[in-house]
Amino acid sequence: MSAAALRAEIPNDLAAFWMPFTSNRAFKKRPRLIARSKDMHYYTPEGREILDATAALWCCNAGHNRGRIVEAIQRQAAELDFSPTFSFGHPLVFQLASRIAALAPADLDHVFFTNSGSEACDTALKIALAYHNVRGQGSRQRLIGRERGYHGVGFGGISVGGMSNNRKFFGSLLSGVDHLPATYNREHQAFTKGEPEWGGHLADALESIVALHDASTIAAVIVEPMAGSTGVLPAPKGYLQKLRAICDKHGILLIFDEVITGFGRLGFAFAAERYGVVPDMITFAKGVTSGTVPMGGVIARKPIYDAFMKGPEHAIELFHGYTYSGHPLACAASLAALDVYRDEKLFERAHALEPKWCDALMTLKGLPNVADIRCVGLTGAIDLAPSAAGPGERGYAALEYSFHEAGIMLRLSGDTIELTPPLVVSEDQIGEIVDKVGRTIKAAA
Ligand code: PXG
Repeated sequence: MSAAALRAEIPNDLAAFWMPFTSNRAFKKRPRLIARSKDMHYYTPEGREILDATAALWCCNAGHNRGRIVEAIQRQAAELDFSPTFSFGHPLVFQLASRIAALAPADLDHVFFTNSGSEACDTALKIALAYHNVRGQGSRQRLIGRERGYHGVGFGGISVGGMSNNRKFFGSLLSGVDHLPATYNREHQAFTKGEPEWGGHLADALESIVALHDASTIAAVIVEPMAGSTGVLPAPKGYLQKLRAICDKHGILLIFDEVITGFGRLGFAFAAERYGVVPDMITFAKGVTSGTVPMGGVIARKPIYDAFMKGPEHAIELFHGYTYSGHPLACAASLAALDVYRDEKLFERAHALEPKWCDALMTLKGLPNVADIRCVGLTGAIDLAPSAAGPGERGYAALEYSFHEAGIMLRLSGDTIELTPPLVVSEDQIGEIVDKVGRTIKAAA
């Protein structure tokens, strides 16, 4: 291999890159490097094959390096590299907004583009506040999130988020935020496939929050239909319907954060469809481009958009946006990804595979330290009991073994293994995932 190729392939100094959400020192002692990808696999710089059981942080729903998406990005880079969407427009961004609106339920038909899920969440919260403002209800300033929720890492997202490590280092955050209780309870829900029977009543906590603060001070509630980052916690049966009813009763906007659940992960274009609940806004990212180019966004119901379309026509209606909102490369990637999802019926495929996927995961029950297994759509989580060395140590051992020995990419959140394969996963590969995860659990015992 030439020196230049080697330099591109194998970084020889890992010091400069401050890795996000990573134990930097442990990684740099024994790196897990990825150089190439194709379909269901990653390849290390040495060419070792790694089965991707994570869709790369819940992103690459179509699998890796799919020809149609790669070509669309290449073509677009040669045609129009970048043009702004502030005061100008390029054709693809309008096409894409229409395509996404058509996938969303009911009158969720206006799309605001961002570059990430974090920006999408902050954008949705800002739109909620501004919406009440432009309608003369500026006292509605409170935002309600949920314990164990993850809405990215912006100040808005961590304020409504419910993961203590993501909050406690960063000051006082937004004021006027309250939280619903988490929906997970192992005693009542352990080893449930899909939505738990127990827990729908936890939505009633919103009534208590309204009673405390008064509806006239509350702008919006934001929840993930299935909390992904804290270990695959699907909404209990009836929970989201109840939240919708309480929000309607009190004029509060309901935001579904579908950054993970959007684009097929739960067997539908959006989880809102799976649950038959229409939120006022949906946030998305990740699967929108199948992870290939950064993009996120917010889909808003028509009355929200319409509320802003007042006043003189030359005036800007919403003072918000990102330089790269609707970047042409991301739009091209997304249009191609949506074509692949449609033509290969990948959302339907995820739906059809769910029972087999869940049955396969549940065979891991009884292995050492397995405290709970959850699954919904093509997602799964396995809670391992922490080792005597403290929380996260067994999880890290599992991460190391899985990558270096078992040849599989898993997502570890503390001592919880999260599984979210690309939606193109075959039944044989589901078997392979379960086998490799089983070996990993035994090795980390
Ligand atoms: N909302 C939700 C529901 C998410 O899952 C974000 C917002 C933020 O997206 P960006 O694009 O800003 O990262 C996310 C991100 C994990 C994991 O281990 C999950 C995410 C990110 C990193 C790790 O589950 N989700």
